[in-house]
Amino acid sequence: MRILFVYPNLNTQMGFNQGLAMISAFLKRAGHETRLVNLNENLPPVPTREQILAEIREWQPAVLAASTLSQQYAEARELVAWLRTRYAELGETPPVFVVGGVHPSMVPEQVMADGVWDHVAVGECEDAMVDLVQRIEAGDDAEISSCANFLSWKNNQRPAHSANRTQDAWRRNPVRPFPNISIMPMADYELFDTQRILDSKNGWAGLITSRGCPYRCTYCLNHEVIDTYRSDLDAPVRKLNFFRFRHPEEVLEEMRFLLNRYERVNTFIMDDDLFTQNVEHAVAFCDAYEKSGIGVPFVVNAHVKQLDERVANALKSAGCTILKMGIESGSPRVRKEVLQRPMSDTDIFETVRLAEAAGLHSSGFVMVGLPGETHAERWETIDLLARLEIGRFRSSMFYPFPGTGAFKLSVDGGYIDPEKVERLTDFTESSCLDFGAKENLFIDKLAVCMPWFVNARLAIARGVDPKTLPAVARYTPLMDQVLVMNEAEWKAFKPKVRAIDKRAAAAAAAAGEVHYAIKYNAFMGVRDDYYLAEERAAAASKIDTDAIAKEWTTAAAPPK
Ligand code: B12
Ligand code: SF4
Repeated sequence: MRILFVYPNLNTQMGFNQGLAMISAFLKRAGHETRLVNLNENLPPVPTREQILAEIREWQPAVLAASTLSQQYAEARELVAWLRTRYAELGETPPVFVVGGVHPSMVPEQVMADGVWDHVAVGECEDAMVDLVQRIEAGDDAEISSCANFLSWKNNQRPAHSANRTQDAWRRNPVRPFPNISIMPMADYELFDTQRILDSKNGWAGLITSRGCPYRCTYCLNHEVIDTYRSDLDAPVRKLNFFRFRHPEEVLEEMRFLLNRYERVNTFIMDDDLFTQNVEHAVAFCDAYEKSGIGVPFVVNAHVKQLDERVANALKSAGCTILKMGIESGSPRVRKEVLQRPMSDTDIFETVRLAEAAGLHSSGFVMVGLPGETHAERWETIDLLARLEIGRFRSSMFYPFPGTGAFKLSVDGGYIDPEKVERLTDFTESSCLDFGAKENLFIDKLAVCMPWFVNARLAIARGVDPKTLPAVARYTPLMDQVLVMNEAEWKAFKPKVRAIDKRAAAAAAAAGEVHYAIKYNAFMGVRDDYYLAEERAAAASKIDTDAIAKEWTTAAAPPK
């Protein structure tokens, strides 16, 4: 059978979708054909709805399958609603519409109630999608509507009238056990325009060596995922085999494939939730990678409560450059009570020190605008970053994803701005929570100027003489200027922040001052020693990134 995937990834960070690539690999292995419509403005030309319809009518897939995170869901729903209308006008039968991914897994009933989908997927669906497609091919309605991992209309009959598309009309089939990732085929990179995606991400290639995570942070999908599996399979967490690992040799094979098949791969980014959690897995992978001689630098995710010295050293000698970790808030209360991430300041300091001592560049994520966070607790985040001497930090606006505990906290606390929550597609740029005009303005300033605040607080937070840290004198006036701005003044000033930062950072670098500069994207503060070394390395390697960009804009391929 033919399956056309749709990835509605508009107006957001570009990403290779591992989930779709894995499902595609499974479907192909079972003898099916797959194609993808990848909607992203960085991959022009973006096909119009009419062009998508034309492609479906020409290629005749039996199934159209969309994959969506929360911010991508509305686009997928609107596309499918539109396709249904057009098919009705044409008097033709549309393909079967299926949706899966993080958002449907988190709020499947809500997605099913939208009434446009035939099947809504929950959880990890490599086996499930092959099973569903085989049932569709066999054509038995009762079998189709009872496929594990899907919400499906009873007896495969989607009610003709929207008023009847209620919970009584569908079945919620339980999930099946998590797939065994140690015996999986390689992700189907050919489904995507992988070379173009790699080039637009400066040669960074994402890979996964493990799935799952033992923690239950309120803002993340994992607690809801594990609760669903626990309740559907009626089994304790330890028997669910949620935290799984790939054999290092299989990961190496995938890396070699990427390096042979594509050009300009210069960094592997391990997208595992927590690469460092299982010491044996992490060390085994690092040893195998070092021996393999592949030698491409890589970056990993860690948890501040779990970085063993052995792992830190193995990472360094294998070629890991950046170790990323969630810090999230400078307030221990917020971390514990709001985020369910009970880690002490000592945990954070020790892990950053350990990483840096091993020669790894440490990178921390923080969120601003958390529900229940006080003004003073926001300053605690600034001060923790100023004390930490971390290599870089990325600050994001907190966004409450539907289906998470943090979403509930935000609703219960009366913080959600209902108008904004629907409209937002880029979660780093603005918040959909309302803390009152004064605090909203402060949070917005913080999200954009965090490195200035941190630089200005370097001495106070560390309890040292400001003269020992001259960047304080350079950045304090900038911070003070921002702090007194009213909304209109800030709105006018905000677009100039990057340019001002560039000048301030150049002067600070010339004077040899320890400071953080806004680098790589608008929300990243990077310590001077690291970004200066990287700039020197880039200049030495003479990579002509402009030429690559030009190649893609002039030779824009049509959608597959
Ligand atoms: C790697 C990663 C990234 C990478 C690549 C993203 C990508 N598009 O692939 C990068 C760094 C680019 C990234 C960026 C962002 N990410 Co991210 N990311 C992840 C991470 C750590 C792993 C994703 C992954 O590859 N998983 C492994 C694959 C196999 O699983 P999967 O994709 O979920 O697919 C399975 C199922 O969902 C299902 N499925 C998926 N699609 C379909 C389709 C059908 C038809 C069916 C039947 C089933 C199905 O079956 C698949 C196979 O088992 C997840 C956390 C996580 N554990 O999932 C966060 C996560 C997906 N990211 C998240 C967020 C918020 C973002 C950003 C918005 C952050 C930001 N502020 O910029 C951006 C958005 C970028 C974008 N447009 O995708 C959130 C999404 C929350 C939500 N409710 O939407 C997550 C869940 C983390 C969290 N906070 O909980 N991310
Ligand atoms: S540690 Fe990271 S991946 Fe694990 S639950 Fe928390 S946020 Fe999610």
